[in-house]
Amino acid sequence: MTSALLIKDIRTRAVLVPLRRPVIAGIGRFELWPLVLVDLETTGGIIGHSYVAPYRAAAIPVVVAALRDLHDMLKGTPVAPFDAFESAAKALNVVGLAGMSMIAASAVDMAIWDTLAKAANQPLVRFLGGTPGPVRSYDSNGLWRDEVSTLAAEARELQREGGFSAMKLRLGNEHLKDDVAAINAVREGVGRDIDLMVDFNQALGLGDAIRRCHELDETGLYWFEEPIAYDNTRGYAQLAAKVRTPLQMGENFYGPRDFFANLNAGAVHYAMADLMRIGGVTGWLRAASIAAATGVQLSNHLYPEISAHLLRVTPTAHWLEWVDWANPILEEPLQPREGRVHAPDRPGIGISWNEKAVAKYAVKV
Ligand code: SMN
Ligand code: MG
Repeated sequence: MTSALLIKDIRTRAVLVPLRRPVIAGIGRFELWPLVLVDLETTGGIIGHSYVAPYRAAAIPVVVAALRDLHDMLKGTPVAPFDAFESAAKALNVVGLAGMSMIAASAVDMAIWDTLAKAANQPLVRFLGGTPGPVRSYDSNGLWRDEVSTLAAEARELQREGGFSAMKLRLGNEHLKDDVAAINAVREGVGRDIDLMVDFNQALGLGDAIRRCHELDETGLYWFEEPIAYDNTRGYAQLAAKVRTPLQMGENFYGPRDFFANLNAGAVHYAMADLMRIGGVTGWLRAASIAAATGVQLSNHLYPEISAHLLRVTPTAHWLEWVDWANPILEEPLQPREGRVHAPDRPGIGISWNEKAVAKYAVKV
């Protein structure tokens, strides 16, 4: 019998990195992007890396506290993601598994998978049974809900930067005419041939969403993302039955069970999962099975570095959401080419920290 790797230490740090283009959406305005970095050390010396981005800088100490709890819980236990996930779920449901507990469990899970793939000397995608290769991607780095006058030039910039022919625009303005003006501005910049996704970030009530989506149904958009509150499953099912443009949502689901409830209710046409909320790699693999069983195409939400591996082993893989927000602290950031992102052919997830940059952007935890 081989001796099992054990978890020796789970170290946590945090940084606040600048965003090239501030995030401005229905859910808030963010100039700086908080990242909580995890270094999970195993017996034998392999160190697994992961990061989660809890949006609000003020949330950093809460995530760090939840990670310290997991450190105390998992220290000395085998490097076994399913077991660790179950232990965390059992222990943390008493304080609420959705929310901070799941964010911390997801971060640990991703770092564990990174160590296992490194121990096997394989990129995560190979370790999971797939092959490294290109993943069709859309650019999500800009087109925020801000000045309409800058959208055309910004869309051209995005297209130039990574050769993208698909991008996401944030909508949900108070008046329909402003949403229409934003769509027109992007098309003025990059033409009508691009695939244009739009994201309302839950800005509308159900009635207004029915009206707004009907009016925008004629404009040839690729998907309508999160028009209404993410947990209004019945509302989504009603909306899904009424619109012609496919509905997309899922970034706010905590764990695969939420995901199942929504897909089982026929509430979406396309789904997405966020690795920080769905339960890391373990949660993603379960969500991918649910998406495959229900025949729904699955995209990632953020975390492109690890999603590039996971979408290659996802039966109904759809689009990779490309954001470069962790680039300031990564040693070898991904380089999209011709609108495609490649999972790196290095052991593990393939991320390591640029320690100088981490020191520069560090915040005390
Ligand atoms: C989003 C992500 C991160 C910050 C703000 C908005 C958005 C998306 O919902 O889907 O990219
Ligand atoms: Mg979204």
